[in-house]
Amino acid sequence: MPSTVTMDLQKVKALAVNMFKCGAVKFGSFQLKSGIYSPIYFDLRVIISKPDIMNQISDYIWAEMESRYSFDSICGVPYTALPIATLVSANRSVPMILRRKEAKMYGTGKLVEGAYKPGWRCLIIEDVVTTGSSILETAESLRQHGLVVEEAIVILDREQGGDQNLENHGIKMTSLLQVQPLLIALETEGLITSEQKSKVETFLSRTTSKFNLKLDNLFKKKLIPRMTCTASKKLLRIMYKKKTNLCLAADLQNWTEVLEVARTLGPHICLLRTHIDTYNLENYYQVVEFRKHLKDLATKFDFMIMEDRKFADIGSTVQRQLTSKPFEIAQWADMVTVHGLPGPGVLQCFEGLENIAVVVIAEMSSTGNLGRKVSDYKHECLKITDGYDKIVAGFVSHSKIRVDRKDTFFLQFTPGVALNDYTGGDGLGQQYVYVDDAILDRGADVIIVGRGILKHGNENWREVAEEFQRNGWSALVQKLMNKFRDT
Ligand code: 5BU
Repeated sequence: MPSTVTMDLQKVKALAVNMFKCGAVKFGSFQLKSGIYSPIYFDLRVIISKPDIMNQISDYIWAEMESRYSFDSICGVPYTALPIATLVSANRSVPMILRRKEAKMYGTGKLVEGAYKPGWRCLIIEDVVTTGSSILETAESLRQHGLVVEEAIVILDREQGGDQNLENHGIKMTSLLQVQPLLIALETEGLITSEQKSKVETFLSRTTSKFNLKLDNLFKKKLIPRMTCTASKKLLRIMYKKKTNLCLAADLQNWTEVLEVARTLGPHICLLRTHIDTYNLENYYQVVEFRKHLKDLATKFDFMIMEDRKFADIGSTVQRQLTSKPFEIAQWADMVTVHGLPGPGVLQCFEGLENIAVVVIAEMSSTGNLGRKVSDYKHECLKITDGYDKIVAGFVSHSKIRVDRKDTFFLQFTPGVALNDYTGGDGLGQQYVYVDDAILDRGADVIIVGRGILKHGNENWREVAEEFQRNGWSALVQKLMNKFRDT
């Protein structure tokens, strides 16, 4: 859904002209952070010294929102939108709250300041939106504090996908100005030439679509075709389509709760990991019912299923374990984990099983695990997969695993991942790393998260999962873009 612009043309024109005259929008040639030159530059900070424009914006914001949305509080995203929010708050008697960029290390250490009540609807105000990430960060904190965030209003939408991104996270965005109407207004007022206008239009459409094209190319031409295993190809397709590299470790005891979490988080995950023998399934019929529902959800929401069975026996036993009742893993799981310990036989026994792929555990996340301690264990796990490229989807590893086989691509799955609010382990050997660390430093392609999400009440599962999804996806894109920069 595109962001809403309901302001009449006169207002758009008046605001556009003021922005131009005070230097908040400039035309010329400006070098951006990325090194490229842009023919347009927005710097809305200058408006804080222009009381007339501040009043104008505050009035327009009020006019846009007041009749349409009933909110109990407002919150400006630091810094430029802060004084604007203050104006709206003081002039219209709506309580303002403030979300810090960093928590204070002393005093109360609070991230959200002000007097508010849980359940209050809070309108977020922002100056310029590109991807919407600052609004999302703010919304997350506010939501964690019990506030309801459904709407945001921005002065200028750069029309680079921010509105859709926010919409995906349940936030409707309204903008006073968008680039296109701004350009039209300035041209009609004779403040810019039609050449300047079309130069900016070409630049903006090229830079956005260039990035998308690059990413599309990377997944469709460089990564997916180089995966030999059908399951990893499918997983990558899902990851790209849904923009997520989050795998949920559905570690709940009650099987109906496992289905509930799958239903709630289905849109945000690419993979769901089961430990089917830990669920309270009482008989074979329940197992069949459970896996049927789970498969239906996987189809509905487009995610794959990995049973974390950790087989570690000789091939002939594993073969029987895969098909024996009650779990009959080979019938419903898309992937299953195995230890490398038994050697290649543990992979050989999968030959002929077409619908299930293998993920080899090379280095566990727990303290003192042998994958980390025994030199070369990890590398030996890699070696046993030689000749089994079609069967092996990838590796579980808590640190980078270097595949030196030419032209073969495997996925790295990394468990023991937490958000930045977490330190330490679980007291039983589990070790955690942060999302960025897991992906950028330790090589993860897919992050496996259980308690990081499930420790929260089910009313918060979605919100926390979305944060893992967002952080995970942007780190993965960053990692892949770097890796394939010169190819
Ligand atoms: P957590 O709640 O995010 O700590 O759960 C991690 C999940 O991944 C859990 O189901 C473990 O059994 C699983 N896991 C792991 O934590 N570390 C490993 O090395 C392997 C699996 Br293999």
